[in-house]
Amino acid sequence: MNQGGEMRETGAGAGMEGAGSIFDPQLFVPTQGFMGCPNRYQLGGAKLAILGLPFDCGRHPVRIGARQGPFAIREQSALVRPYLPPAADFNPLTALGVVDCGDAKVTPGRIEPSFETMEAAMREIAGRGVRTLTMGGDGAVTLPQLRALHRFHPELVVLHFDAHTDTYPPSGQEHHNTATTFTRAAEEGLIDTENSLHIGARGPTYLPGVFEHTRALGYELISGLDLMERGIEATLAHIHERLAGRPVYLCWDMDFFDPSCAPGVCTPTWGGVTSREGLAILQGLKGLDFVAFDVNTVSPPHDTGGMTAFLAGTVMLEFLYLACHVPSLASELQLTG
Ligand SMILES: [Mn+2]
Repeated sequence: MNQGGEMRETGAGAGMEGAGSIFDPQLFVPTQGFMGCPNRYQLGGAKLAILGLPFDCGRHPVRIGARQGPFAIREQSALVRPYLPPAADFNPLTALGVVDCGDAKVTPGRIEPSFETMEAAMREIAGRGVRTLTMGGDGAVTLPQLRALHRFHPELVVLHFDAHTDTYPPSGQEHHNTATTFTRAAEEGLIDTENSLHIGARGPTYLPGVFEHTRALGYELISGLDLMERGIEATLAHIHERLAGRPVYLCWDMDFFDPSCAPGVCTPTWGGVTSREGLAILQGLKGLDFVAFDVNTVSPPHDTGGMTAFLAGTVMLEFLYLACHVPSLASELQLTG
């Protein structure tokens, strides 16, 4: 499934511009890149690179499958169109020079080595000043990304939309699982927890005191109920007030949506936002200084007709528009059709 090693030597990236290449865009259509964008390893002038992280911890008794997320999202991205009139009637892929770097070479079940590979792959991209947009994988893939980005953005804050805080108390024998990502991030000092927000937590939990544990680490938690009570507009205003001018890591677990919109996730939880509300929230984040985007937890074996992967691809399109409006980037870009 992972063709990364082979493509590095012989694939589109090396071959398209190389001597003897027969690639002619009038004759051939490169496959598999997100929304048809180039699948290559030369970042060139790219402002943003896409990276698949086909990893899950595999600890759940039955709902395993997020490792197949990047494959499904790329497949469904054929349904995603780049122009979004009237507000965003330009192509964000060309504006940002987006490249799809394929997948990090990971082996689900081998947690530590896979974390090291994901961190190193992220470092390769972020170390060149290029913003990242990753596709999980389960929620565990966020931790190695934060480890990589902490080097370049010591004041990094996380804006996390999820039905779960992923900030559970440590469970003893298991060091890493999807529920403790932000517990570990806080312990390792990777992010500015005092200015990081978790939004949308709802539904039943395994343990009591999960919300209190999240807040005790310094995070602000706006639960799913809080979000409903405050309303989307007031919540967005609050987010902008808290995060303006800070380097933001946007983490979007697909289970933030209600399972009626996004059934193909690892831990479906009723009572989430609709697709319309979720996309409106994303559009309302315009203007923040995003340094990285992370969409995770598409689980294709539990999906229905690819709808969750399609919605994740649409979330990624919204991420691209947000990248186009990052204050330090926007002036360099040409945002026209
Ligand atoms: Mn979740």
